[in-house]
Amino acid sequence: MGTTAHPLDPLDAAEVRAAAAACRAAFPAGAVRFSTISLREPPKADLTAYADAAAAAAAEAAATAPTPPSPPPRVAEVLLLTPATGRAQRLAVGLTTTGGNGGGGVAAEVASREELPAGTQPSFSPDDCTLAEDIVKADERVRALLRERYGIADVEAELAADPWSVHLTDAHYPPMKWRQAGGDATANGNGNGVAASIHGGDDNGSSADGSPGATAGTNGDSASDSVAISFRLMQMFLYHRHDTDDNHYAHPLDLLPVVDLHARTVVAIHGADAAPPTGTLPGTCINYHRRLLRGNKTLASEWRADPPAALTVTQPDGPSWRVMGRHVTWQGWSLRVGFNAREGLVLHDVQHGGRRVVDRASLVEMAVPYGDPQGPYPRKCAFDVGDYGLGACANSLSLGCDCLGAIHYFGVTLSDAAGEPVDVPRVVSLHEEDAGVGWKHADYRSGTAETRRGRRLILSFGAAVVNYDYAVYWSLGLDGSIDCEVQLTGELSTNTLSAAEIGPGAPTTPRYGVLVSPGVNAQVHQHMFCVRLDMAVDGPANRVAEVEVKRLPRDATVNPAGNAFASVETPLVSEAGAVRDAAPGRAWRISSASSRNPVTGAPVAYKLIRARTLCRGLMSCSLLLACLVFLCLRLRHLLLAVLLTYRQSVMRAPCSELTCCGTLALTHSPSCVACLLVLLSDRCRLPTGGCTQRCSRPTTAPSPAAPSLRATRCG
Ligand SMILES: [Cu+2]
Repeated sequence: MGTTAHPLDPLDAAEVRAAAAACRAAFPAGAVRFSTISLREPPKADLTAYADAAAAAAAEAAATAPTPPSPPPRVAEVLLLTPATGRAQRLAVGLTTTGGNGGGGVAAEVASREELPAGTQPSFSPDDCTLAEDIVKADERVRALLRERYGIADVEAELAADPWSVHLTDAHYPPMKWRQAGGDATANGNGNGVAASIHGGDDNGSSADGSPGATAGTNGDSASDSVAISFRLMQMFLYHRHDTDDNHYAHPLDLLPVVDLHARTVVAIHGADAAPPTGTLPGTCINYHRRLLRGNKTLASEWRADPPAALTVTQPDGPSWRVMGRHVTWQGWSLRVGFNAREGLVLHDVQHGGRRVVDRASLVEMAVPYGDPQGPYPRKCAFDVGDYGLGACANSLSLGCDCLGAIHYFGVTLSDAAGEPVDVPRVVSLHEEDAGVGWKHADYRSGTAETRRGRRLILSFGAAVVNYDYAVYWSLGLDGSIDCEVQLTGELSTNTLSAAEIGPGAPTTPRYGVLVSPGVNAQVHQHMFCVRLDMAVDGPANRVAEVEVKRLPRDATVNPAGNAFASVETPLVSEAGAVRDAAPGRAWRISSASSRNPVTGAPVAYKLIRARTLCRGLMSCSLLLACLVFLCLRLRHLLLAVLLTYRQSVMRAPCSELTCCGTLALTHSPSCVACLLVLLSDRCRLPTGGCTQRCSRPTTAPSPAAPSLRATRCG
């Protein structure tokens, strides 16, 4: 870490290397596989003390040489795996800069080490996704099935295997358990000789068990079936790929291997025993690659013949923002740009006019449940932040495509499975955009017309999580407003039709999806976002109230005509008491407990409101244009999560930072915010017991909502 770095700056390459080396030394007996190596952000009290000291030093600078404040200790948090045991570990590694003036290094020392509960696993890294695909492609049974069933002989060239986390388990669809039935799984072997069985749900005791040398499945779920080695399962949706650039989502296959990344073997193949639905695989090509557009039959096969005229974004005087390291100032705004493998972009210490507004803001989770109830799809559900790491999946942005005009880019250093640093340049974009009319008024008497043009400062990043691409935009307005918008684009995850949806008596259209090409089903699903706002409106003492416009009762004295309505505020004083439907017209106000507006006398506040649903990203889905149905987005509880997490300064993973790999209830984070997500979807990770004791399950019908939140200064 250089001397000019801030305590919230992400780790640099030297720090990643040093932390990884210290962790490897802490496990001399065996190989480790790294999940994430990231900055452990200092406690808020330490950050505040540091900021105060820095401000005091700056104030003295004119008169005396300022004394630089001592930054909080630099700590790396490392999540790693020991594949031989299947267990996950969390380590805190203290980092100290040695030497100086560019000639120094970084000393690292493991400060704490914690073995995570059996059955829990850290998120899947990009390396894990690649490994999972390699395991599938190397599996002899998979290769034989593909050859016999579809004539696919060259799996390296013709097969794509999308790695998905394994979710949903309950009494009706038992958890998937992968149990060591003899022999030792090795971290580095190819899985040959590992005897294993998998049971639960439709894989229950199935001879479809694809593990070489598999023993008979054991169906009893007694305690004696204890897992000898923790599994790390991924289910792999298979697709035929006509060539390297072919859009393979147009060619789904009806086989679903499940791999264990620890044992590095395929432990089950769903659909291996079933006859192929049609005997053929969907062959219609629907391509987005410019080289292959001409082959499209159902989408445009040529570039637009009448492209719009050139539109040039220029700022001849340069941009209005100033950037110092990762500190950004713009039109009264001040903030610090953070980034980590899990959340991606993080906004720190957002201030306006020198007044605190938000201490920390980020997208902390996204639940994507799928609605096809037929096996194996009940387990199809992803947490695209927590399962894969939205930051880990982020990609470099490019000028002219992702962003126009004057841009400042921030890069980040992440890490790979070996603990080596991975530089991702241009991962966050900073730019200004015209925002239309910010305010206007025309005086009809005098003819005076005044208009103020709006402008926004936008910080964004994009992440490709397997098939889907997300673009997250945080923007600040001249009017003091803050927006968060998530754009969904990319490719829909397709599948062959489920058994009940084909053959005699079947509906002509899929019940649980949309037929997007002959034989290709895009299953109904949702994306539900959880944004965490650690609010600090004019300081840390804030309170939250729900705001609704309500019609007031007719009253002979007060409201004789019955036309009265008013904005009614209901303080939300407990998490359990805040569970409710995010109905249209409902908003939330986060107000300072001490600071008041000089005109209204009301507490200074920010109001959290829902923006309209934006589906523009879907229009760029090359496979589906009819997919709006999938975005019946409902944020009813997620919004509440937004509201409630602001009080929990340490809780940044509402559905747990760990993934459950198909089994029940092995994760932690017993917070009610996580509970809200559980209530949203039965297939979330957390045990329902502890949470449902505090939150009653809402029974209201889902309501459409938007992936976009807008906070506006209203005090
Ligand atoms: Cu989707």
